[in-house]
Amino acid sequence: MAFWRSKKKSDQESLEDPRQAPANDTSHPTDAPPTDAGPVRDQAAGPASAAGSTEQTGPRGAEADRSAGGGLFAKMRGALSKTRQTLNTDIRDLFKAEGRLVDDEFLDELFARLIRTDMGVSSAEAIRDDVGTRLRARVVHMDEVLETITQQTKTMLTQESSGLQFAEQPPTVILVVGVNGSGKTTSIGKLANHLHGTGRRVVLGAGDTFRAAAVEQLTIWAGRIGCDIVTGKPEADPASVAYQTVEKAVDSGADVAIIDTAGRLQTQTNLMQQLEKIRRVVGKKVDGAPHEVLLVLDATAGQNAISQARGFSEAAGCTGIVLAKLDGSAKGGVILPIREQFQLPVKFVGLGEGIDDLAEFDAAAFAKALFEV
Ligand SMILES: Nc1nc2c(ncn2[C@@H]2O[C@H](COP(=O)(O)OP(=O)(O)O)[C@@H](O)[C@H]2O)c(=O)[nH]1
Ligand SMILES: [Mg+2]
Repeated sequence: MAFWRSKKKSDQESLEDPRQAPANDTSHPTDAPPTDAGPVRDQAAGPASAAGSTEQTGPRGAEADRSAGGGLFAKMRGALSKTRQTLNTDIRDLFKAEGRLVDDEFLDELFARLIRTDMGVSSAEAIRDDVGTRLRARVVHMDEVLETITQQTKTMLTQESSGLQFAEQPPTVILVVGVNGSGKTTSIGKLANHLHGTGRRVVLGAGDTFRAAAVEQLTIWAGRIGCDIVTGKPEADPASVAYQTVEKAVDSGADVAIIDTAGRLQTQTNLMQQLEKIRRVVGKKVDGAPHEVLLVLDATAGQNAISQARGFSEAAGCTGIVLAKLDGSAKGGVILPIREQFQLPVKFVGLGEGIDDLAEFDAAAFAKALFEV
């Protein structure tokens, strides 16, 4: 699976060979004193990895990854199993042992089954029409239809780039936004781990100052990874935490700063303005920052994720999407309307709650994992 495969462009890099999760996650001072003593506390949580090389080995296909053991592809298939099973069972019902004639009736039935995955009307129409164009008036078996659907889905999901945009001069500043519970903090932990595993020094910023638990959660991730974290006192201005995170990254020569934010609804104007303020202050400290604004969407939210994407991409200047919780969702098809309706690349998918359960998005692999029997 080519989740972490490299990109040729110098300003884009992907991540590969994710580091194993450290066995000991108690080495970090997660039991450090409460954070209300000062404006911002820095925690140096162990040495950053100096060993990892970011040298790329060239793109690899899903086939190569699968033949190489396919760890991430298997995980991806596993994550999409609910969606795939629903879909395949539904589609299998359309066929008799001797195959089925592709006519209007068949195409209508196929359409009805496709939209159950939350892929939306226009994506289901596009797939149905493609099957019609290629297979109409023939008697076909399920495999052939699935193959056609997989190809069409891959085409629809293909995007220019899915790699992170790194700043020319470090630090790269990544802001992570989304509604409450979508998976922001967890995705940050996983992303930081991958970046750390490629030899980058990462500083986390606990910008969700509304909930002490959110700060604690991110602090635990920092401890597991062994990276720095900047935390503010409870209810501190998130923009000041963001600023100080970036400042810490600059002062310590870190490569990447990842800033967590409180969950908010796309309709909460003042909270959306707060994001704007965060963007502004980090931009004052580092040219071009934030270099990425990642919108985390919960795949189990299905079509609801789409209205979130709309609101956030307009108000928060998002540059990419992390589609979290794919593993718990029977609505993995939602990725199609997300891709179709927004000019936002899906950069990562969340495949579970573990430290390694994040994969760079890959259209071909996703389409295969979605439909392959
Ligand atoms: N199964 C699964 N659970 C996830 C994933 N990402 C996040 N979660 C869980 O979703 C819940 C909310 O995640 P959290 O990161 O706290 O969301 P936040 O409020 O957006 O920061 C937690 O219980 C996470 O463990 C994922 O990819 N798969
Ligand atoms: Mg959070």
